[in-house]
Amino acid sequence: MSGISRRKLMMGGAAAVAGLSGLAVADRVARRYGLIPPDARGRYGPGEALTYAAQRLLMRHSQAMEFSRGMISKTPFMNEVAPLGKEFLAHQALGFRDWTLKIDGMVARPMMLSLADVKAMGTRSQITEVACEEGWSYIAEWIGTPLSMVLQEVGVLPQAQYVVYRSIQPNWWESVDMADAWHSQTLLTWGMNDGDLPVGFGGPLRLRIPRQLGYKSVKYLTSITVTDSMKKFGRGRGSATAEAGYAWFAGI
Ligand SMILES: Nc1nc2c(c(=O)[nH]1)N[C@H]1C(S)=C(S)[C@@H](COP(=O)(O)O)O[C@H]1N2
Ligand SMILES: [Mo]
Repeated sequence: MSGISRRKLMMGGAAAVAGLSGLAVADRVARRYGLIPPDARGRYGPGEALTYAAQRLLMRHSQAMEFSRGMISKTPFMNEVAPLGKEFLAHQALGFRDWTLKIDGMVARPMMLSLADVKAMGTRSQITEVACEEGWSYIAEWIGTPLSMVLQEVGVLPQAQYVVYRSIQPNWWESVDMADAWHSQTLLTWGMNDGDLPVGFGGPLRLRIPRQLGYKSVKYLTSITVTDSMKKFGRGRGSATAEAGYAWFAGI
């Protein structure tokens, strides 16, 4: 009897030590490579650091799956958004003629771009999946301008670490590291399935990040800030979703 409980105790102790040293290793690896996610001190703490560091060390340049035209979902799932405010409705009434995207922060040439300006910087399309953490997904063709082309135009300064991006919906802001910001599939999206991007799917402008879960693909994009630290934004966790308890890095 006492033998069993002692054995249990020892095993429990060994597991605790293994867990602890696993976290210590994660912490060391993350620090060594400067791969500390902004929410490393959040709810899942060291687990977030390990996930992020492992992804970045092993898969930095990996591409999201692209599908054939025949795989495009017949009924893409339009996730409900909070009621769009007066400012948005005024833009919509004008056919988004005056919609602007502001780019500032650690860039050589801050800019205020119209949709036409964005489009003039280049066009790409991709057939990728939106996957929501709530368990559903769909495939669509997304047409837009790679964020990398816009970053090239504004001239990102060498100390840049993150790109923060915001919606006209004040509660929606996110950030990604420079690996995802420069990623060839990260798309300032203004078209979907051969038409304009519908409002329900984030039109007139949405940042599609197919290497991460759906919540990183912010709808109604209005501004982008390049920064060396996420400490200056919100409560420092990297995004509104991270501050609500979700993972900042939601790589898939
Ligand atoms: N501005 C804004 N962006 C948003 C959201 C939102 O409510 N507002 N929802 C997010 C979430 S949780 C998901 S899963 C996807 C849903 O995209 P969909 O409507 O194309 O399916 O958009 C993301 N982007
Ligand atoms: Mo979601």
